[in-house]
Amino acid sequence: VSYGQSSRGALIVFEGGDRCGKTTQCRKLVERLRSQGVDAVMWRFPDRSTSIGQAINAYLVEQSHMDDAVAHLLFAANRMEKREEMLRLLSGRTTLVVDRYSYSGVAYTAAKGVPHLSMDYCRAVEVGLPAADLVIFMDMTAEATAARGGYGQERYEKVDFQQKVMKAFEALRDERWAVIDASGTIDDIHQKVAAVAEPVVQRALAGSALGRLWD
Ligand code: Z5A
Repeated sequence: VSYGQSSRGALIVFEGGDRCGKTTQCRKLVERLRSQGVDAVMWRFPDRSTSIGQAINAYLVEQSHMDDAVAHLLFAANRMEKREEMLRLLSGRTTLVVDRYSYSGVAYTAAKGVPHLSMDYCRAVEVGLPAADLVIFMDMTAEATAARGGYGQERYEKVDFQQKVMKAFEALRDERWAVIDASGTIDDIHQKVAAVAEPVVQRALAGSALGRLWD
């Protein structure tokens, strides 16, 4: 486990609104990196396979109700429970391509506008996790993603709420973000993703330092 400079895998995160194509692009990027001989795996958050993840799933499919703070802390805990494994894989030169991460954690809760769940509070509970080397933000309007199949079945899948989430994501952007138009074809988007991701993977393998949230 090291935040210092040594050859390691990259942490590449896909973020964006619901149904913007994150999962599709994560898969394609992992396939591409593997075909180049890079050790890469795909993860997603929430990880619904753990007991915390199962509680999150029940909440998302509206089988349970939770206080907003509890929901927020569970999403964060679902990442924290994978922290050691993430760091172990990165140290072992495995690149992690992750479908949603702490940036979603902050954006979705902050978008609720609950006074005691400010953006600063939301960020604070993610401290201790590695920062992404690259956040690929799949940019698409909430109206356009709503037109894609499968939208509307889970708790947050409502256009007015997704618009607030997009605003919250905007406030989180920094120099590690690449904003990619998610309304093109799957292959066009993949080419743009590869162009930003490949140099980041190479830099990590060459020993670039792993950052910490939210340094
Ligand atoms: N959440 C949170 O509140 N706090 C947190 O900390 C985290 C998450 C981590 C579940 O996340 C919810 O949890 C989510 C945020 C919240 N709520 N919302 N909204 P999730 O990641 O499990 O759910 P999701 O965002 O809804 O993911 P998804 O449905 O898997 O969507 P996606 O991965 O972005 O898209 P996709 O599966 O790749 O594609 C969707 C469809 O579009 C599919 O039919 C594709 O074939 C099609 N598609 C993909 N790309 C294209 C292009 N380029 N053109 C046309 N069609 C396309």
